[in-house]
Amino acid sequence: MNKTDIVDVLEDIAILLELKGENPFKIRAYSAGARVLETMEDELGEVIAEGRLGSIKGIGSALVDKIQTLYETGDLEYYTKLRASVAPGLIEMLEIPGLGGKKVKKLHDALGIESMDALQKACENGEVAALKGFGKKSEEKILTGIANRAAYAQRHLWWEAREVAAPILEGLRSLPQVERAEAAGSLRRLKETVGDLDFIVASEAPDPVMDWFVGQDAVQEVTAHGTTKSSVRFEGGLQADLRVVPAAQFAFALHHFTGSKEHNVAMRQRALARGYSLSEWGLKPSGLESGECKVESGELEITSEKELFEFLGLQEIPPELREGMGELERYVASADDTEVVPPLVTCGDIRGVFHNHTTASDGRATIEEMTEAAQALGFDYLGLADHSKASFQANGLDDGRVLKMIESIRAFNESGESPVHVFSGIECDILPDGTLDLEEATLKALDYTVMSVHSSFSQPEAEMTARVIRAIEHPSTVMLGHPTGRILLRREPYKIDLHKVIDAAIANRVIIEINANPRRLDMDWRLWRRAAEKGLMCAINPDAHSTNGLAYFEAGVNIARKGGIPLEQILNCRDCAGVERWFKERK
Ligand code: DGT
Ligand code: CA
Ligand code: CA
Ligand code: ZN
Repeated sequence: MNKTDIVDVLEDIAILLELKGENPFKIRAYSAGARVLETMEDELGEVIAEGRLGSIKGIGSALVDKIQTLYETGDLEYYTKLRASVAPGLIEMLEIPGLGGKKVKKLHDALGIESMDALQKACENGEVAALKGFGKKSEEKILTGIANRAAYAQRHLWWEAREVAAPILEGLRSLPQVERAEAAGSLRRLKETVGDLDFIVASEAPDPVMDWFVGQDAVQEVTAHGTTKSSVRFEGGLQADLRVVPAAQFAFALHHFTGSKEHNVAMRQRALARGYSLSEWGLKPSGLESGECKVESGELEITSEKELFEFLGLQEIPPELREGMGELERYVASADDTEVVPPLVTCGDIRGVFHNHTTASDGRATIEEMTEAAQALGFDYLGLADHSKASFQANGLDDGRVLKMIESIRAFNESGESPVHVFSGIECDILPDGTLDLEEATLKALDYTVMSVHSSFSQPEAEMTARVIRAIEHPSTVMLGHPTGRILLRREPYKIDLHKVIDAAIANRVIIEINANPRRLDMDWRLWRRAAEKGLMCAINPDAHSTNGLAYFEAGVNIARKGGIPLEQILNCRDCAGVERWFKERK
């Protein structure tokens, strides 16, 4: 364990002792020890090796062993036991601004409070205000703290985080002191949700850059303001970190803070195996003491991630694949650089999208408006798939209305009103027993179908899996819609064995969609790589309920990239004739 982490443990111990009402001298020994360690200039490893820890003023005998154990093993039984002896609710309460160990203990002793919920109730009942040493003001502050904490704990949709990040990045790049600026972290890796934003800037004059960053209008709270790192919080709870580094360090910092942690671990191991230690600061020869390092130092100039990857014998790994899921092995550079991993899909490769709704069911736009928007996005075709009748709350279509809609789409295509070709589809409900909501003849009359579950979400896994597979095996099924029903940050996926579903889809030449609605994004990218290798076809389906919703296809492209799906296996990359052929061959 490194010094910073050990300092944190010592501080934790002090707080835990406070919570337990331990002797103040003992408490102070830990908090003072933490401060001494924090400000110590010597390398901790050296101090320990030379046995000097005990002679440092402020580090008492009780601490020497503990620091040493933490340094060597990363673990401390005393600390583990201490944590376990305190109710987790009490530790959680410490995260509320203004509540330290002493106050939490008092709340516990006087009112028996052991959880955040109980604390909130006690505040609402005025019990906290009545307590000596608290009062009305601090009661209100605690309540605000509880409310904020819930908001801050939340992750944020990638789509929304990107909206916050874009003007910040633009602002940073327009500052005269800024040489380079990039967004890093999960946003850059195109994760479906984002915890916080991370920006990396190259500049020789960090102060004005930091001042601009913490001074933005949208900033609600500045939680750190330094020369190397600043952190802010925006309304809605999203937080952002900015790190400013010298230009020579930029590629390393960008790579490090793009992550993921797991990817970084793999990269460090690869570097070590080649005699280098890699960090956010740079790359330096390692293992010198063992005398095994044969690489000269000082001749390294790495100014881009590409050069960093190349130095380690890798092709450039796109950020969205850096999840520690075998990407290094996949991107190993071949001896003569001839074997190149095929590029990932881009928005420009998308010729059209499927699964969109119109005013016929619960969409807000007409065929005319939807095709106009599709044209503006540069699409050649547009698939319309309104709901079927079982989705009555969405004004789903019965067989008669579907047949009429097919007619109106045919007339629209023949009218030549739009250069965008419309494919007639349906989002047909998969009924609880796995049968379909419309007559087979109706389904056959359509260009294509998307089968989706919209009811009985709580079926046991085996039943749900059998239900969906039954639908997949139906000869009229072309695509499976949002295969888990999840709503990110709001509703859990229903229980289903997707491995079996994937196998059934491949066996029946059924496409599984990437529902590109930023709140859904299933089938999940974690499953796509293997599924694509086995031959599964995908369609990027914005599930648009308005003209604006078509733009969601970009979020679907993100997931296809993260899943490493080859272009040939993405239906949207085919031209109109190619798509038509796919639909025909299915019949
Ligand atoms: P998030 O914010 O939860 O959506 O996910 P990230 O990946 O953006 O995580 P964040 O903001 O905590 O840190 C950004 C990157 O910095 C992370 O992906 C990898 C790197 N990083 C942060 N802390 C550590 C660490 O303790 N070890 C390693 N190896 N890398 C770290
Ligand atoms: Ca982050
Ligand atoms: Ca961060
Ligand atoms: Zn649906």
